[in-house]
Amino acid sequence: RPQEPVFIGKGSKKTVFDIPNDYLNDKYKPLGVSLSNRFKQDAEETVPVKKISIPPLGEILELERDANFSLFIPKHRRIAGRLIDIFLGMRNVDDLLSVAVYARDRVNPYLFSYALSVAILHRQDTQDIDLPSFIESFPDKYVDSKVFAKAREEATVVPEGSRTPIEIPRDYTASDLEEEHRLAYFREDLGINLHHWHWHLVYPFEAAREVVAKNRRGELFYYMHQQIIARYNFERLCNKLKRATRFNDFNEAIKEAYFPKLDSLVSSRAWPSRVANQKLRDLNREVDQIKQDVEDLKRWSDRIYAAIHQGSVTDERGRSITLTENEGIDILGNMIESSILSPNRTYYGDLHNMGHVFISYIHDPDHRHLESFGVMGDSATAMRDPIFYRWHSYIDDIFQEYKATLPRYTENQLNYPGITVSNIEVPSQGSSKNTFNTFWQQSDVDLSRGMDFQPRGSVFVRFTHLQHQPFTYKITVNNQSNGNRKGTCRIFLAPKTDERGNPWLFRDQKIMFIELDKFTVNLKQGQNTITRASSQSSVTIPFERTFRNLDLNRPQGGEELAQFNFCGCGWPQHMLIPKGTPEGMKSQLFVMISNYDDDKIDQSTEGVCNDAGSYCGIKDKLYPDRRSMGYPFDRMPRNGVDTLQQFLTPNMRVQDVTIKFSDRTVRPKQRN
Ligand code: CUO
Repeated sequence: RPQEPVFIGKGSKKTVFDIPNDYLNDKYKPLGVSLSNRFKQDAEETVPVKKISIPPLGEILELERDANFSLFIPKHRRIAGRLIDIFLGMRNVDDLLSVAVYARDRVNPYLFSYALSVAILHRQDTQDIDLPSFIESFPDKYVDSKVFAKAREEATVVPEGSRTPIEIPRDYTASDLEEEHRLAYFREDLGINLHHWHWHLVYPFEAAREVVAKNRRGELFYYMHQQIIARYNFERLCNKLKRATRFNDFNEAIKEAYFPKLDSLVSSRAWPSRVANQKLRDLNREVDQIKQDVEDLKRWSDRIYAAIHQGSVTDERGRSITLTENEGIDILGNMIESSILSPNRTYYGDLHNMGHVFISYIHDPDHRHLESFGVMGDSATAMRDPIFYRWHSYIDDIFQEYKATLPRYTENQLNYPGITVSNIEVPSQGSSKNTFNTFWQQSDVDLSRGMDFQPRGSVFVRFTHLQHQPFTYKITVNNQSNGNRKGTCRIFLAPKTDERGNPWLFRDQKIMFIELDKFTVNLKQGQNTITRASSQSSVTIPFERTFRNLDLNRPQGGEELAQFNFCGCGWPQHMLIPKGTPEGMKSQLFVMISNYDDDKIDQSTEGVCNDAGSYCGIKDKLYPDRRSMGYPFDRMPRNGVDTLQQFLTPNMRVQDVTIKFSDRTVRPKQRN
């Protein structure tokens, strides 16, 4: 915390940095040695900090220590980029530690934490450093502000070991009068928000080029967010709501309101709310160096659409770049987001990022009330707000417009000659087969690291989230070719009907499919039975990794620890299957075995965290699938295909399944 610059506390262990006197902030300098002695008295570990010549921090210090920090605000991105560069530029870990300790007490804490996290993630010599879970560092971005007063009281009065978890109610941001509130369990899920924060930490859009230019990052921006929208729409249908509507008229009054009920512990201010029917207004906020008209959004999007229909974009120097079948989507992803890899930020602008900014400042566009941004301004909190999904539906629609211009997959490009998927089954315990069972589960998370109370020690918060019974896919595949074959098994799930109960047209259903898993299979001649557990999904990370501190016996070194940081990215396992309905939500499970020769990427993924590649890629590697992301659902169907059944080739199969929700709550396992 800013109030106690020299402690990093983990549980009851106290570590003190022994810093050179020059590093002290001016106001503490007169206290010098006496200050440092006072802290050292209590320390169980002292870490010496080397004195080095500190590079000038300049503009980085212009962001007040108690201000909020947003990557979407151009000025904030710029100074974050500078700080990341300083951290990356340090010659060794000792120098990095030294400059980090120096900056810690001067730089805005959100900015500091973000920049240091990105640097640790990308430096070769810091791969074995364990970043604290973001929810431990900044719990105020994830949980009801009421929790903190209770936690402080609990920590003051009750000794560690006898403390009982503080329960966060499932419904605290709105009532059932608001129909959007039916989706609160999804929008406010801690794991989903942590995934989104981690994704943007791994794929920053502004930093040194070698940090940003990851393999297919523009395409992954499109695909990961497309999947979020597909998943959200699936959940909406489960809750008897129609799909999210695009926010494509920038002069429209936004009917969705949102009251986050979060307080910032850094600024001691509440996150701003948005009442119903607000409209975007031109921004003129000197404090953020933003002057931008709503009209600009329109202008940029017109140019982007024109480029899509023309099949090429124009770079800064006026040269034309063709949007090719393989790379077009990656260019557009970077351009629409936009990242520094955009071919022409001057002309195509900064559409998606500035949309976040316009929405997040809707309550105070000219800073007359001295208010900061709403939850849409921060990737750690944006997914809480219903407008996030309307904005991203709009963004996704632009990508879909582009995808519709691409050649359709022919039967040959979809089929895998000789390979037939002949059966799909999801055996279920205690209920009829081909049923996914969902329910509520409670879990505990330790928030003490992000709090500044004394005495220290763990303070657990108990929250309720969706969960499903673990399950296994049993897939029968016939290989009638003349030898052993290798394939990629691709598993997707979509609602069986639209919101009116009508069967889908393929062109609409294809963007409703959520990816559940993707893995390589070896097929011997004849019949093969593939079994695969839900916990192995290439989309998700296990619960323990989403909330690292829950695993109290986690290893203190070695391979696994080295991978923790990157591996914080991944859809939370507990949200793999949508909620379903009490009567059973009719859905379609799709399985395809594609030809591995057209899928494979020649690389070793040994030893790296490689279990959530679908939405997050693999650290320092190529994206592990050569096909277009979303294949085979990423394009319009070939002529004559109107339904999913007509789309199928023998190497694909669809099984009707049901998602059954039961309104019971499973209590947490006893901690030891
Ligand atoms: Cu992830 Cu808009 O990109 O939030």
